[in-house]
Amino acid sequence: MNSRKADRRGFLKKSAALAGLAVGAMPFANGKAFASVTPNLIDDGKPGSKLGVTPEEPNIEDLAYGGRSSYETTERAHTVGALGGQGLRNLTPLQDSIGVITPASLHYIVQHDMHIPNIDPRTHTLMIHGLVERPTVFTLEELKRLPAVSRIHFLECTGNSGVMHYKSYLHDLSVGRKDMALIQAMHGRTSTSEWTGVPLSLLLKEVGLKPEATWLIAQGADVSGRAKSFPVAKAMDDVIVAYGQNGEAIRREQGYPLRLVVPGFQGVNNIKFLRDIKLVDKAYYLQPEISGYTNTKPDGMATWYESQVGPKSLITFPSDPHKLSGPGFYEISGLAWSGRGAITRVEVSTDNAKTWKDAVLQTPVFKKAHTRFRLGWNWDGRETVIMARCTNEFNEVQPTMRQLAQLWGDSREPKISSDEIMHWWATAPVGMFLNNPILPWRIKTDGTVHDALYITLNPEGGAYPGI
Ligand SMILES: Nc1nc2c(c(=O)[nH]1)N[C@H]1C(S)=C(S)[C@@H](COP(=O)(O)O)O[C@H]1N2
Ligand SMILES: [Mo]
Repeated sequence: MNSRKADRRGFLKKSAALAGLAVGAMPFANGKAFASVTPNLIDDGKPGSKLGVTPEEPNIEDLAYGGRSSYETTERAHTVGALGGQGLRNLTPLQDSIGVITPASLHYIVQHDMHIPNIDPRTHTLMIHGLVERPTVFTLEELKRLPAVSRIHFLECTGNSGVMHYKSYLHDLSVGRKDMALIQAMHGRTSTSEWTGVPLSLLLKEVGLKPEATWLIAQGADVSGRAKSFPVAKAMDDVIVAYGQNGEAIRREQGYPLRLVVPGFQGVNNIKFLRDIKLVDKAYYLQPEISGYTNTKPDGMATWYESQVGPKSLITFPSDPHKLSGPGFYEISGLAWSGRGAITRVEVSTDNAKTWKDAVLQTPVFKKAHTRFRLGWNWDGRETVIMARCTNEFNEVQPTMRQLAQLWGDSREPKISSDEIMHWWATAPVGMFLNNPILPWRIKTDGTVHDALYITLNPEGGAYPGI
């Protein structure tokens, strides 16, 4: 605390004492009650207590960088060292999501080591080199002088909704957390922000690409030195070298002071703490693109460089932590997104895929961004299965789990035998990454909501989802 603040605090304490009581609306010299801005401050003397009209009110210093109401408690859930490598994983509470922007404080985190660096923006630089005419080192200040863009885009980790998370969730493996909402544990590796920065295409024009420069490798300045390659064609299209997130500097855990935003591509491409871009003439077969982030097909072959996120949607209300209080009106609401173009349609079924109704999309709809959909629903109180399916502007439709499994070359039927996970997808050596199946929720007569896809063993019985 600086001395000016200390003085002010002392002064306010004294004047409150002089007044003899803490009055909420003390008239000031100009006769205006100013209570909302300058409350009478009291100190209840308890250790750690803050100054405010009552101990529950915010300290006036807290208002310098605002916080939320103490009644709001939703938070990222953390799971450490999830499969696929050591590191930090913090998951977005989708069950509480409102609108399309994820507050930076709730943006998911996938960090491949246990350290979030605290980089000094005055010394951080971005080097662009390799197959270029003029290798260049940019300071942050130089980057910020260049023409900027702001765009709303989602990030999604390639492993989001992957069956490995379900296994750890169900069995509380060392990496699992049974106390989380399933929607958060399974699907919370996606968030949407407004990202601000310089188009990478502008920087690449600045340094001059050699004709052989067809791919690039981006690398971060964190301990893991995370690197990823992708085609220059994508870089020239819509990639942003971003320093802003939702109207302020990128949060530390999101890659402060500089990260790549590679719209619609798997999360792994969005290199945080960006320090180095090397132009090369081929895909680089780095660890995150060959041994990780790939699906092994039943024939033993793997899928490399499946970069684009397929059309995907998810009902966030109601979802598994919610309980409907009885029959009657509810607004079903959720998020839809696609790595290619904009979402143009979301259909919702409230009768286990027998019939579908078009949901209303929140406008404007941004390309490669979470799109909020809403549909009014009168619940008759009977058990049912609800789900959403989306379509993008290229008429690509979100697949069912069965269609997705077939796409990956798995046509086996579900096994229904033990208390293990029984879905064919779940038991197959596929389905680790790029999961965009239709995700159904079962509503029971008591109003509770349950996953209807991964729990194909349904201990309480109930029909298999009709998709
Ligand atoms: N430097 C660096 N960049 C990184 C990673 C990392 O561990 N280090 N993780 C990647 C992965 S796998 C994902 S899904 C996204 C996550 O971004 P976020 O933590 O901002 O949500 O960042 C990518 N970029
Ligand atoms: Mo990821």
